[in-house]
Amino acid sequence: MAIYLGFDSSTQGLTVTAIAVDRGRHDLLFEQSLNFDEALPQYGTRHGVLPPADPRVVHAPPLMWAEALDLMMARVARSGLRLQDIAAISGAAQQHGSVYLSPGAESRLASLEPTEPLALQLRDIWSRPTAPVWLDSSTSASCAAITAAAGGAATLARRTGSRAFERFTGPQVHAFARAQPQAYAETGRVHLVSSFMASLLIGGHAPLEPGDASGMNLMELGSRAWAPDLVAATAADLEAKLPPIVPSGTIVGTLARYWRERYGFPAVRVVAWTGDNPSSLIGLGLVGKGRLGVSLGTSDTVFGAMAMPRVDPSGTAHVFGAPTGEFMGLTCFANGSLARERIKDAYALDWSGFSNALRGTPPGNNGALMLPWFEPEITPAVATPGVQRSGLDPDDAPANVRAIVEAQMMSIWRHSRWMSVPTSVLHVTGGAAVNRDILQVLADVAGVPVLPLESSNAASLGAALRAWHAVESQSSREVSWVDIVSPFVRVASPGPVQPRSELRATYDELMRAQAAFEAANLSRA
Ligand code: XUL
Repeated sequence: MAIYLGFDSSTQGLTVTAIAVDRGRHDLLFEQSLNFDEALPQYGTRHGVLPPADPRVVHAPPLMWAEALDLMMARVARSGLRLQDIAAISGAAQQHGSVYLSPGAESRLASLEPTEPLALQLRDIWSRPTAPVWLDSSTSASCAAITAAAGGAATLARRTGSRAFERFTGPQVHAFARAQPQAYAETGRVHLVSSFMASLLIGGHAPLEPGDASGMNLMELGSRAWAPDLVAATAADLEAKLPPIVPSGTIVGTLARYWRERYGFPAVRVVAWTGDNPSSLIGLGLVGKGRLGVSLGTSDTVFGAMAMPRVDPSGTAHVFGAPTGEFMGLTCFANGSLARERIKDAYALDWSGFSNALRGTPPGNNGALMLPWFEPEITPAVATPGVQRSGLDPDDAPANVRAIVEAQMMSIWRHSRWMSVPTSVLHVTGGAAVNRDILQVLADVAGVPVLPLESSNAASLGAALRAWHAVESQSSREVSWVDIVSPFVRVASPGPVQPRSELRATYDELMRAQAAFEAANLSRA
């Protein structure tokens, strides 16, 4: 029997999934999550980030992510799992966030003492103690500078897969290097969250892979290598501070002595970590054509596999490298689960009350609309937040619940059309994917069946599957991704949520109205 572990270091918590593969048997052994705010209150985070004084500046303490990994590895060690059977570990992490380490960090990582907790030993490895994360939208001036240096937004998008976005790592590094030149000069390595977490496991600097590196505005999508002119335009000496980029299935090292001696793990192979969305592409089984994935988490995302990079002509979306070696299209919405929660809390509901409100209101909401921009929005780009309503009474709780869910599901569907993926089915993951009333709205809006999958954490499952694929690929035979994902990507009972064809005209009309309402508000902003 071989066990594969997959982690997901997301905005609000850390999850691990363990799968077992044994001569034709495929088992999901366990999934465990910890929530940063609850498990590690000493870091003072709210929803996994430091409460921002300015809504555009959103950071998190990377030491917290390291301590969470330590806690989770301890839990795995105590779980009863046969540690000797673990064949490989990989992981996924929230994308774009950057971790700044001092030059001395490498020797510290290489000499971690098994007798001391990890966090105590990492106290002084930072050149910047907090990490800007994907919710940060404070780097517009840096985006403009990088766009100009690249010769325009369209050129930058064609080369890197995206125009400049505030949360992307290049603009973040550009802003940091200018605001704090001394701290930037004292930075030995800039990691993404994914390569930072892998570094902790192997006890040395881990490389990046193309899935997560394509969220930086620094990697040439075609060659999957750093673009020297863009790197130079971002910050001085950045080339020397960036990790190398390796193919996604690369084994980047073995589990460091710290983990072996402290918890009894064997010398397990560690496979390059990727971003949560590329990992979810695998965890949702989206390795073929005709299917899109929707992740309903802190961010809502919609994504699909692409054989060739097709860049979004409107400039709102992204092309990333996919772990399969091909590409993926992705559109990201910042106002996801936290916006749903804001409405739930504003009307003093629990999640079952939220569902009842959905069931008790008519599809189409009598034409009422909401633009749920509680925080700065990524798609469409909204710098100054503010919730807008049309034909919607703010005191009508059920109508507001329906309005936010319809707003989000229609926006997801409308802003996925640029990918030109003929879509016959949607695979869903993330916390809200367990709510069939929300999924019913998505199915009705899109007009295709929605498949909730057994594992609600596609990112950590995808990481375990990537670990398995990497180990199998070391043997001489060709390993197909379909054979890797098929045994584990199973539809949850009671099965798919079917669209209701009688609602087609209602939602076509409402989507037109939403597009017009959105455009009117954007031109006013
Ligand atoms: C994707 C994005 C988010 C984060 C969330 O571009 O910014 O989906 O990856 O973890």
